[in-house]
Amino acid sequence: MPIYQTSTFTQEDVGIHKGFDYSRTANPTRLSLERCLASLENARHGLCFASGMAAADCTLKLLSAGDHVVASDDVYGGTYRLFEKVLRRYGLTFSWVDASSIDKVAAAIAPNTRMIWAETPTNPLLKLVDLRALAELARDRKLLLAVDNTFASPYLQNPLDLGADVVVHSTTKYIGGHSDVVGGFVATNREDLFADLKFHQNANGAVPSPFDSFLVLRGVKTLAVRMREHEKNARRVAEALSSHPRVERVYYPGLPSHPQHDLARRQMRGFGGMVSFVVKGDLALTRAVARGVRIFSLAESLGGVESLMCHPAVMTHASIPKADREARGVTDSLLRLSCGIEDSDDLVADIVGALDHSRL
Ligand code: P1T
Repeated sequence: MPIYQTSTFTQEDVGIHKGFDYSRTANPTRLSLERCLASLENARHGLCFASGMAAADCTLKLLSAGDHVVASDDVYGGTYRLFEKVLRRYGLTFSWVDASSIDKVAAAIAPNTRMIWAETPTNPLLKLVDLRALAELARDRKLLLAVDNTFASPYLQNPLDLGADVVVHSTTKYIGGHSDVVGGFVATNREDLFADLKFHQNANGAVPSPFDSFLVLRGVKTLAVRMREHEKNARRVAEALSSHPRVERVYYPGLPSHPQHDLARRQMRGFGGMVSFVVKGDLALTRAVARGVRIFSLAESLGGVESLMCHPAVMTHASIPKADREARGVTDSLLRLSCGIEDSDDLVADIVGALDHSRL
C-alpha cells in the first residue's frame, strides 16, 4: 500500500468525491491498515488512531455524562489517568476491581453502569480476565464489554470471538513491533457501535498520519514470527528468574505456577513476551538491578524487537496514587520486562548477571 501523503482529495463535482474527501475522515493508507487489523481481530470494522490512548478515549466516547464503568484494577497507568483525571471531569465515574474475579465485577455493577473495561493480560502484573465469563455477565446485564488486547496482540487472543463488543490496541506495541511509531486501534462487529466510533474518530481527529499507518502496516507483516520469538525468550527468562535467589516472585502466564495458567491455555494461543518480577529487596536494590542490565534497555513501552526493562512504580504507573498502586501489587520492588527477539541465552545471561552482581 503506498503512502497517500495528502490532506485532501480533488472532487469530481460539488459534493461528489471519488471515495475520499479529507484525510481526517478517511485516508487510503489508513483504511488499508484499518482493514488489515480488523481482519486480524476477526472484526467487521476497525478504526485507527494516533495513539493507544486516543483509541481508548474514543471508546469511552460511546458513553455519556452520568454513566459508570467497571474497570479492571491492573491497567496501564495512562489508562487510569485518562479515566480518573480526564473523563471523570466530564461526568463519567469508574470502579476499579480485580477483574480476575467475575464476582467482584458483578458486585461493582450499579444501575448506571454502561461498560466493563478489561485488560488481559494486565499491565504490569500479567493477571488474566476470563473473557467468556465476563462477556456472559456483560450480556446478562446489558453492558458493553471493551477489552484492551495490547499485551496479547491479535496473534495470541481475539476478544471479539470470546464475546467482547469492542477490542482496543496500542499499535505502538506488538502490532507495530519496532518502537518507531505510536498508534492505536479499535475494532467491533456491531454496526451501531462502529457508526458512533467512526463519528467520534472524525469529530475528535486523533488519527494517525499516512506515514505512521504505513509503518504499522509494515510492522504487522512480521507479527506472527516476532510473537513466537518474544514468547520463546519470555519463557526462558521467566524460568531463569523463578529459580534465582534474589527474586521473590515471577509473574508470567506461561509458568505452571501462575494462578491462571489454565485459563491462559484456554483463552490464549500462547503466553506472550511480557514478564514481571519482584526483587527481594527495596527500591535501592531494585534500581541497582535495573542499572545492571546491558541488553535490556531501561525504557517505557513494550512489544518491540529490542528487550526493554521498566520500573512501573516510577515509570509507567507513576500516575496511580502510591497507596492504590501498592495495594494492587505495583510495589517499588517490581520490574517489568518486555522480552525482545534477541538470542535467548544472551537475555538470560543479562538478567541473571544483573541480579547476581547488583550492589547497593
Ligand atoms: O502509548 P499508547 O500508544 O498511547 O498506548 C497506551 C496503552 C494502552 N494500553 C496498554 C495496555 C498499554 O500498555 C499502553 C501503553 N503502555 C506503555 C507505554 C507502557 O510502557 O506500559
